[in-house]
Amino acid sequence: MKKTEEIPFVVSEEVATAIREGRGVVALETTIVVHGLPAPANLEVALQCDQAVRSGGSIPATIGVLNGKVIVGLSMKELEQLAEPSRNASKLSTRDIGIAIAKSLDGATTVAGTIAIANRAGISVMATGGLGGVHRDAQTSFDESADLTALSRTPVLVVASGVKSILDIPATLERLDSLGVAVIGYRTNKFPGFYRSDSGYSLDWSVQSADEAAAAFAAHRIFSSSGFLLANPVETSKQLDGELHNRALASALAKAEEIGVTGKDVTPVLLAEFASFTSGASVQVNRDLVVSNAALGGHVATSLASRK
Ligand code: PSU
Ligand code: MN
Repeated sequence: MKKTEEIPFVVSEEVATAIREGRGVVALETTIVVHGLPAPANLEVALQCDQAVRSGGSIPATIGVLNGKVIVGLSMKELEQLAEPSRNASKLSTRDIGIAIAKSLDGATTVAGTIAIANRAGISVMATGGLGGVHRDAQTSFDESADLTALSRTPVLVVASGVKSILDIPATLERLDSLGVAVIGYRTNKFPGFYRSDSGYSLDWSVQSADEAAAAFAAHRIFSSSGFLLANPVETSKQLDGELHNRALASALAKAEEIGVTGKDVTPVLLAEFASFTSGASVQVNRDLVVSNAALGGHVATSLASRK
C-alpha cells in the first residue's frame, strides 16, 4: 500500500489535531453545497452547519476535492472556490474520487464519497440532509444511489432526515435492511420523509438521546463493518406543507421524465424543480434540516469520543 504522504490527502490542522486528541469530529459533504442548494443559500448553510457541529462540542471536517487534492477540513474560502460555478466542480461518488485526483479536478463529494474519505481519515460520524436511495422508476432505470452500497461497507454513522422524498422510500428501507445498514430513528419510530417529518413508514428502533445513539453505534461497529443511519426528522413546525409537497413532487417527477434526465443529474434536477415549484419553501426546509442534523452529529461525535 502507498504511504499516506504519496496520496494527495490533506487534513486541515484543526481537524488533524482533533483526530489526534480523540475529540469528536463530524464529516460534512459538499455535493449539497455545490449541486444540491442554490446560491447564496448554499454557502450560508455550509457556515451554519460548521457552527452547528461546534455547538455540539465537535469539530467540523468539510470534505471535497480541489485541484485533485482530497481535502478533509475545507476552509470557507476553499468551499467558496469549490462552489464557484465557473469551476464546474464534478459530483464525486466513491468511484469517481480516484479519477478526479489523477486529472487534478475539482469535485464535491456525495454521502458515498464523503464517508469513504472520512473513514480513511479516521472520522466515524457524518451529517447530511437526506441520504440517496432507490429511485421511483428503479424497476426500469436501475437507479439506486451508491450511498446505499457505500454505507453497507463503511462503518460510519450518518445523520440524515431519512432519504429524499423524491425516492421510493419503502424500497430504500428494504435495501438498507438487505445491506445490513442499521436504521435508527432519533426520538421517533417513524422514518422521516426529508421535507416532511414522517414518511408514513415505521422503524423498528429509536433512540432518545445522542448518548444512546453513540452507545448503539459503538456496539454496532464491534460486530458489523456496515454503516449506521441515524434518522433525524425535521421539526414538525418547519416541515413543508403536505399538500404543497405532493404537488411539487408530482411536478418534479414529471419534469425529470420530460427532460429525460439520467445518472448523476437526476437528484439535482429533482431538487431544483422542487425549489422552483415551492418558490424556495423547500430550500428553507432543506436548510433547517441539514443544520439540525449537523448539530445532532456534533453531539453524537462528542459522546462517541468520550467513550474511548
Ligand atoms: N442531502 C441534501 N441535498 C443533497 C444531498 C443530500 O439535502 O443534494 C446529496 C448527497 O450528496 C447525496 C446525493 O449523497 O445528494 C445523492 O445523489 P444520488 O442520488 O445521485 O446518489
Ligand atoms: Mn443515481
